[in-house]
Amino acid sequence: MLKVLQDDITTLKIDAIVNAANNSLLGGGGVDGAIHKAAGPELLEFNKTLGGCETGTAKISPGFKLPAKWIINTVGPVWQGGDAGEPELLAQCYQHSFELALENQIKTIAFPAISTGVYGYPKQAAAVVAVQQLKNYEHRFEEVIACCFSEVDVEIYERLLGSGIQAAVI
Ligand code: AR6
Repeated sequence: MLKVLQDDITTLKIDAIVNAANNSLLGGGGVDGAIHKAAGPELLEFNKTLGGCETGTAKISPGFKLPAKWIINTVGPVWQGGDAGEPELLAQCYQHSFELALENQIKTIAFPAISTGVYGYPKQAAAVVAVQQLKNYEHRFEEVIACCFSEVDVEIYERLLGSGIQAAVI
C-alpha cells in the first residue's frame, strides 16, 4: 500500500525511514539534521564507521532513539539544471533504498522528498521520479509512505498519484 502523509518523518513508528543525507553521512541540515537530532549522538558515531555514501546509493543504520527501527541513508543529486544525470541519480536513490530495505526484511518504509530542499531539485520534477519508483516497489512492502513536510508537496504527490502514473515492470 502506498500512502501520502504530511508529517515529521522522525515521529513515524515504522520499520525504516529514509534520510536525505550527504556524502559524508555525518549529518547536516533539513531532514538529515532532524533525524540526527532525534536519533541521538549514537547515529553519528555509527555513521563514522560506514565510510560515506556515493550519490544515488544507500547505507543502513539503526534507528537508535527514533521510533523507527532503521534509518536508510541515501544521497540525492544536487540540482544542476537537469542535464547532469539528476533524474537517473534520484531514481537510483529510491531503488537502492528499497533494495536495502528488502535485504533487511523491512516491511514498512517512509521517504522524504529527496533532493528537494537544500539540494534544489524542483519539487514537481522530483515528485515525478519519486512517485514512479514508489509505485514500482509498493507491492513488495506492507506500507510505503511518501512523507511530505509541506502541504504543497502533499498536493503534488496526490495529483501525480491521481493522474495514474503506472508502475514499470521490475
Ligand atoms: N520530515 C519530513 N520531511 C522533512 C523534514 C522532516 N523532519 N525536514 C525537512 N523535510 P532536505 P536535500 C523535507 O534539504 O534537498 C542536508 O543538509 C524538506 O522540506 O532535507 O536532499 C543534508 O546533510 C524537503 O522537502 O534534503 C544534505 O547536505 C525534503 O525533506 C542536504 O541537506 C528534503 O530536503 C540534502 O538536501
